[in-house]
Formats: sequence, structure tokens, C-alpha cells
Amino acid sequence: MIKEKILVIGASGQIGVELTLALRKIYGNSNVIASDLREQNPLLEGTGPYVSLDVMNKEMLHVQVIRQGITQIYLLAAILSATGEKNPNLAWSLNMASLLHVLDIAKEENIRKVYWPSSIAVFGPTSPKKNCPQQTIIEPSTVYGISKYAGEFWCNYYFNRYGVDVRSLRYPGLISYKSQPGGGTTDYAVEIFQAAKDGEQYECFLKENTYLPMMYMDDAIRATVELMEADASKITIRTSYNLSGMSFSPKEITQEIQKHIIDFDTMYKPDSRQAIADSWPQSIDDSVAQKDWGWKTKYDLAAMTKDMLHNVT
Ligand code: NAD
Ligand code: AKB
Repeated sequence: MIKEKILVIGASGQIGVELTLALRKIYGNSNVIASDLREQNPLLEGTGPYVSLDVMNKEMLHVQVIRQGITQIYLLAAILSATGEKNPNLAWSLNMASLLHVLDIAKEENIRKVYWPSSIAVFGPTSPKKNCPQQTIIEPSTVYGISKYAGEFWCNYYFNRYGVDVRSLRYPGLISYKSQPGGGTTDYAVEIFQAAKDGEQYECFLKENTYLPMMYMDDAIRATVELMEADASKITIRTSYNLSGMSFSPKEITQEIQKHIIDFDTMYKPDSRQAIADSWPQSIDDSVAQKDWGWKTKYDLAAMTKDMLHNVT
């Protein structure tokens, strides 16, 4: 059996923390190396190796991959939608260069598998709003969405041309309590729980009837692990798989929280993130992921809300 040695890049971020912990459970603590530009997240401390790494420095990344005998790379470093609109050049440069560095090194060092997430942000105003299918009109309007769509085709290219086994999911907005979101348009669905637990009114930056595709972090981590463990013959999409969890609006999540905290309330003060949200689909059709590698969502709005309110401190 092959002994896996996994490098997680961007391990201190919202997904990185939980994915690193999940991978350490599966592959053993010492076989999963967490890395990030910023300091180690406290939840990772004492659970396994950590290296400080800037993915923009290709040589440094290459040295780490060789020195540590890496067999799989999970690339999570990126600039998300809202932050990306504040600095489009930086978002394009990080999101593209990081992926190309990893794909090149994977090709040169025969890395067994690479994981790189895309996003529902690839879809734009001309994509279907409801049950947005795997293959459809894709004309993203944010720099983040453009970088993700371009990245999907780089993954497809490296798979077809060089045989790099790179796999990808178009995550919806992710909701978690262990680590904070990093500058996205869907972040409100995490912030709202903190306000509710603190006994405060939540000021939402989206309008009350803005529906977006969302997913609980448990489901996102399970989907990632299941995709990466699937037999390569089952993976028919080498750009990125649609992935669906739930779809709700700020009004609906407020009403769901009110079932547990009666006097909780949200007021609405839409900002520039509203235009980004309006450009995205409201719900996603992930039937291809279901068919190819057996994907099935577990958490709906009610189950996610209950778990979040139980765990947010
Ligand atoms: P995040 O912003 O929380 O974490 C990204 C991490 O990358 C941060 O810890 C940051 O310090 C690190 N990083 C930034 N620049 C770096 C560099 N030069 N070198 C090394 N590390 C660097 O993001 P996240 O929410 O965890 O997202 C991870 C991936 O998943 C991204 O590709 C994102 O586009 C994608 N995604 C996230 C969501 C979501 O809702 N969180 C949804 C869809 C897709
Ligand atoms: C964002 O809002 O930018 C992210 C995403 C959906 O990619 N959460």
C-alpha cells in the first residue's frame, strides 16, 4: 500500500483547518503537513506538522514537496469574491499563480493526486438561477469567478495533457463554526449565528430575499474526501463538479434561528456584495456528482442551524 504524505496549502483558512483535521484522522497526524502564509490556526496546534509557506514562491514550494516526500496536494489558498473585488489584480495573480505552481510541480514530481476547489462563483448573471446544471452558460462577472473558471480549465488541461490526477468541486457558500470565513459574499450565513449567540440584532449586507446555494462544512469536508477517494475511473468531470447542499435567503435563516432564539432579529443594509450575490444562481443541480461518485448531502437548513447554534460559542 502507498504511504500518503499530504500537503495542505492554506491550512489556516475556513476550510483548511477542518480539512487538515479530517485528513489527519484518515492518514495519520504526521502524514498531513499543514502550511499557510499566516500563523498556524490554534485548532491545528499539537495535531501535526506545520510549515510556513508562501505558495507564490514556486521554488520554496517545490523544495517542500521534495523534502517532505509529498504524494498529494490540497491547494486552498485563494482570495474570495468580496475581497477579490477590492483588489482584482491581486486576486487574479494569487488564484492563478498558486494553481499553476501546484499543477507544474505535480507534473514534475509525479504527485499522485491534487485537490483544488472551484466555486459556484463561476456562474454569472446569464446562468440559470434555479437548479443550475453542470454544463450551462458560464459568464462570471467577478474576478474571483473568472479566476475559478480559468482554473477549472487549467485542471482539465493538466489532466488531459500530462495525466495529473487533479480533482475539483464547485463549493457553495460554506457554513462553519470552527474557523472563520475569509472575505466571501456568503459570509453572512456564518456571521448571523455569532450575532444570534451574542444576543445581538444582525445587520445583514444582503437583501432579505437573496437566495444562495450554501452547504454545512461537515458535508463539504465529506464531499472532498469522497471525491479524492473515488476510483479515478468514476471521475468524468475534470474541470469541477457542481455540488449542492441547501438554498435559503437571509429571511429564511433568520426565521430558522428564531425557532431556537425567539427574540433574535435581522436588519438589512445591502452593500456592494449584493451585486455579487445577484449574479450567482440560487440553487445548484449536482446530479452528475451523485451519479459519478455517489454524492449525497446530509444537512438541510434545519439540521445545520441546530448544529451551529449548539456549537457557536
Ligand atoms: P480562506 O480565505 O479562509 O483561507 C485561505 C487561506 O489561504 C488563508 O489561511 C490564507 O492565509 C492562505 N493564503 C493566502 N495567500 C497565501 C499564500 N500566498 N501562500 C499560502 N497561503 C496563503 O478561504 P477558504 O474559505 O478556506 O477557501 C479555501 C478554498 O475554497 C479557496 O480556493 C476558495 O475559493 C474555495 N471556496 C471556498 C468557499 C467558502 O465558502 N469558504 C466556497 C467556494 C470555494
Ligand atoms: C464567496 O462568497 O466568495 C465564497 C464562494 C461561494 O466561493 N464563499
